[in-house]
Amino acid sequence: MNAVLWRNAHAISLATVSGWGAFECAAVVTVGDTIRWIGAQSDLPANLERDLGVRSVNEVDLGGALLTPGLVDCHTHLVYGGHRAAEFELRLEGVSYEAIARSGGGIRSTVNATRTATDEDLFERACSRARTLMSQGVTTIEIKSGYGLSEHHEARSLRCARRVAQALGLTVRTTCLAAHAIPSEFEGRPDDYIEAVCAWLPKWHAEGLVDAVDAFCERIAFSPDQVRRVFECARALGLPVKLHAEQLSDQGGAALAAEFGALSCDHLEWVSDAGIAAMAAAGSVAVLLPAAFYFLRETQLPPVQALRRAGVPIALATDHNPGSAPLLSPSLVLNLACTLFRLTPEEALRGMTVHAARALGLRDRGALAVGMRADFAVWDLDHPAELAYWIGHQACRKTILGGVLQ
Ligand code: DI6
Ligand code: FE
Repeated sequence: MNAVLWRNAHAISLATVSGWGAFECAAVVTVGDTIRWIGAQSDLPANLERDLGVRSVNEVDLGGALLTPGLVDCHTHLVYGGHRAAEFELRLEGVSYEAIARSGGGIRSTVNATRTATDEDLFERACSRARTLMSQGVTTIEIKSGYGLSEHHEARSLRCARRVAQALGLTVRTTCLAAHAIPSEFEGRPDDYIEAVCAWLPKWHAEGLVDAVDAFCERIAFSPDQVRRVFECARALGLPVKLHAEQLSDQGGAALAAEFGALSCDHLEWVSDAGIAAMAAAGSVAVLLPAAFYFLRETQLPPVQALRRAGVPIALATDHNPGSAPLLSPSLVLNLACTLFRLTPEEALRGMTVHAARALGLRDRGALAVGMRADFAVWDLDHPAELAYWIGHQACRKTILGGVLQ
């Protein structure tokens, strides 16, 4: 197998419980797609070939650059057609996100644009968005469906997400978000739509399209009882769940998701203490989405201090979508999490690495340690806090995916 010695790095391992876990002058040895050794360069074993049982070791000098785990964007809606700039203008005139949704715009307008897009168009757009994220250090992404809302169109979106992974070589985890909004065919019949989703889900799962199941629990979307129905179907199929919970109001969604052992509850601006306690007991990750908070000009801050006190791991993601978070900048998300939500830069980086991986049920990435997957980002930066500090500065020099320099 191919071994690579990545030397002369300023490695930020995040492998310690707190702190950056930094190695000033570090070396990392990868064999295939796995980290086999990491530490101070001066501690490198004299005979790597013999110690690792490999025939030869290629060396790559990183020139003192900052080396971090590859970023994990654990909540995105990358597959969709069209845009919502007109809705943005309306909102700037004072019309609320909820009012637009109730009048048939919002998510539904993107559903129309997604349904009428060709397969190639959807794929090209999703690929281009994923490439933009990768160029900024992202090596794993989650992609949700949720703009198809029919048996055919949801499956098409999930297939498109799988195709992005094949085309670009990064890891993609797919999440079925068919319970995102009520499509016009089911107008006034949300329970019938939920039953339809429950009938489609086993078929999508049988085709290998679904890694997790999500829903939007909100006044403008689905009630806790309707979400429960979807989660019961997911559980029967052995699929993990996550939830868009408490974004615009407290629906008790976080507690409901925790009851199903949710991987994560996402947004959480309005989460109650009971919701936080349930998440802590279930081990669910809190995925905070500061870009959506910013873009919707929300004022209700997620209860970061209460989440910390309860020991709930905090992850961050772009939430890239055309309605509430049309951004493709992981570093801006780190910055917004610090400036708006008062996370420390270290918490923010953990939020887009180790905790984000956990929000996807992935335990093999998000930190630099022996046995972890060799997904790295290399940055032209001196200090890791700079990752959350600069705005619009393209600091990512390259990424390494599964031990292969991109
Ligand atoms: N919450 C969000 O932020 C996205 N979906 C959701 O449930 C926004 C979806 C959209 O407005 O298109
Ligand atoms: Fe979302």
